[in-house]
Amino acid sequence: MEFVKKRLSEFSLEAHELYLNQSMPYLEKPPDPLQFYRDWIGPNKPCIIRNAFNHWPALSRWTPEYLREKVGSKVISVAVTPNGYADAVSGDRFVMPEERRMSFNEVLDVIEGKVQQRGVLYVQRQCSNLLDELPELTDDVEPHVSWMSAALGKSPDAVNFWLGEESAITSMHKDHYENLYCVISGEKNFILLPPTDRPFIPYGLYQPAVYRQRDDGEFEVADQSGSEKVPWIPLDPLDPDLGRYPQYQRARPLRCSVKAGEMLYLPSLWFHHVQQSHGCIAVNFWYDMEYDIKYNYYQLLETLCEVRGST
Ligand SMILES: O=C(O)CCC(=O)C(=O)O
Repeated sequence: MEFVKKRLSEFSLEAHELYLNQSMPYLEKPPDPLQFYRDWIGPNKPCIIRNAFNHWPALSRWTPEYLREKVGSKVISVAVTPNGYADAVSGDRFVMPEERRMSFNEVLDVIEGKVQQRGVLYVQRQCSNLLDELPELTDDVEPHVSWMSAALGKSPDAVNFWLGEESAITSMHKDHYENLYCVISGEKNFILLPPTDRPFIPYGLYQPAVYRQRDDGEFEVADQSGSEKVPWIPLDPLDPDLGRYPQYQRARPLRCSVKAGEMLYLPSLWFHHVQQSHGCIAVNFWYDMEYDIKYNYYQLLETLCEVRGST
């Protein structure tokens, strides 16, 4: 087992030394599909692409006034939490947000400070909510990113719309999607860790629960009894508890800010933690690559980390 542990640490070090970038690389124009596959998707390295969606009307159109006019009366799903953390570890629970049905106008009232309320709002339903809940806005963007669809030989599996308050935070996690994340207005701040840093990232198993706001405005946490425990990362990269998780000192987070008009390529299985400026709007494309060879390769790494006990 000592050998596995040592090899896993060396593996991470080698990845950083041999092919990972120490700061976020920028491409100044949309790439050729084959070249993008060779340089970024295959090696599983993130980058920020500029001038990739300058032609989307959303960039100039999506003001609060336009959104009110176009979709103001639509009722959408909004994640509501007491502290901004949806889908995150709190104590010995994995706590999910209250999924509240609200009109888009009600969300904008809070974002624009016209209405004060307890709790933090985040439009973040990740089930192609742009296409399913807000089809009126789809003409302002494109249904896919042509060079990415050509590179992967498929269309996106989800196109998501994100709009949230400044204190809405996405806790550290990973997905098996190739992710193209486009910021329309405001900015998003990502903390990224490569899959090869997995040996330094703690996981625990947590009882799932959901926030619920009572009539007096207080939030309570309701257990989802009967549900299986959820594996999640208890560490907050903004304030890592190194006493408890000393291995994390060896991880090498890559921080980047994605500004309006920029697109982040977030490769599958990279760990990510996300913050945003108040009222930031983004659209992202998820291409599911669960059956890709890359995925199998990292699953092996995952299994090795589980075998040796990663926390
Ligand atoms: O924007 C966010 O808050 C989270 C984005 C994310 O986790 C994702 O696209 O996978």
